[in-house]
Amino acid sequence: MLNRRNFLTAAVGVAAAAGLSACAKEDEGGSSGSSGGGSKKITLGFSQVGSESGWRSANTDSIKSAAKEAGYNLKFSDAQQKQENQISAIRSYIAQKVDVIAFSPVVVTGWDAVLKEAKAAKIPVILTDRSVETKDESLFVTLVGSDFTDEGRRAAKILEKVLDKAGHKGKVKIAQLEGTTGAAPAIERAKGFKEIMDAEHKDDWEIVVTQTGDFTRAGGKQVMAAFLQSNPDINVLYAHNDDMAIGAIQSIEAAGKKPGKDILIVSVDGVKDGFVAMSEGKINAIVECNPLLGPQLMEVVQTVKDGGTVERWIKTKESDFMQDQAKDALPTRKY
Ligand code: GZL
Repeated sequence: MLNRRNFLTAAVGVAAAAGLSACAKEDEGGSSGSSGGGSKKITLGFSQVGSESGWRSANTDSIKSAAKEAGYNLKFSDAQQKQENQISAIRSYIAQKVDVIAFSPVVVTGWDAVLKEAKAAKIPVILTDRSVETKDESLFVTLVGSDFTDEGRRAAKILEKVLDKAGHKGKVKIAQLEGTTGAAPAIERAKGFKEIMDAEHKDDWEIVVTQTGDFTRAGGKQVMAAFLQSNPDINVLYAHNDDMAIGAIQSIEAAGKKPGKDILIVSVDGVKDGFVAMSEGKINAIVECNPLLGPQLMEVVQTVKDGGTVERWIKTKESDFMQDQAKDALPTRKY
């Protein structure tokens, strides 16, 4: 009996062979719809996680504009945060014989089979943003993206500054809004934060409640409301992205509390709306996670197509911002 996932995959496998594509929303981000193989233009097939956050939208814009700038033929699909849609899209790109496949894996596991199909088709795969768990290192060429574990460590270190600046006294009772369950940034931002907490704040910090908000504003708002019901003594929120923090702010205010004062907030990403919230005193610090990966990705695509070698991990550069830096930084923000 085919279950839904197998059925969809099988259906799309057949559809892809006919040059059709189902499930995910696909659009031609490049300048022409020609397939790979014979055309002189490099054809890049890109499977995007979804459009769940401001970060993701900026990431999509960067990839599309960089592909256009590079003169590549971009086949782009939005998986709406569903792994089966990404797998279908990758199979579709294999069937279309694109030159290179790139994608941001929504979760870390479950990729070996489809990546082995790409390898068998001799199509190089580049990871952007998020990584995968695999024992077979040959299944992808490189990862262009941030060190999420370090972002978690940086979030804990900047929380120390925030607490100090706020003159906080007493126990630090932390609510954690986690990213998408099983996603590399969610796993690693939690891990890095806990590393510092266990090493340097065993006695005074405690994560009293933690749950995924799926990287969305709606998720952050809904889960934070539940947190405040179950743990009214929360005095810090660590949100794995700005969109969840912005959603949480709505629930904090609805509960009659002041975000940035009654509940200190540290977030990750650094999207414009996060900086606006910081300039309004509602977020206390942001750990930047740079979404503008397009230019680096296109350079890697060219190098790979030219038969060159690239580092196994091309890390993005990023900074951290305290609330008092927000106003000056806002006009310079590129996403
Ligand atoms: C991080 C990226 C995360 C962002 C979220 O590189 O994968 O996904 O932090 C986005 O805003 O949804």
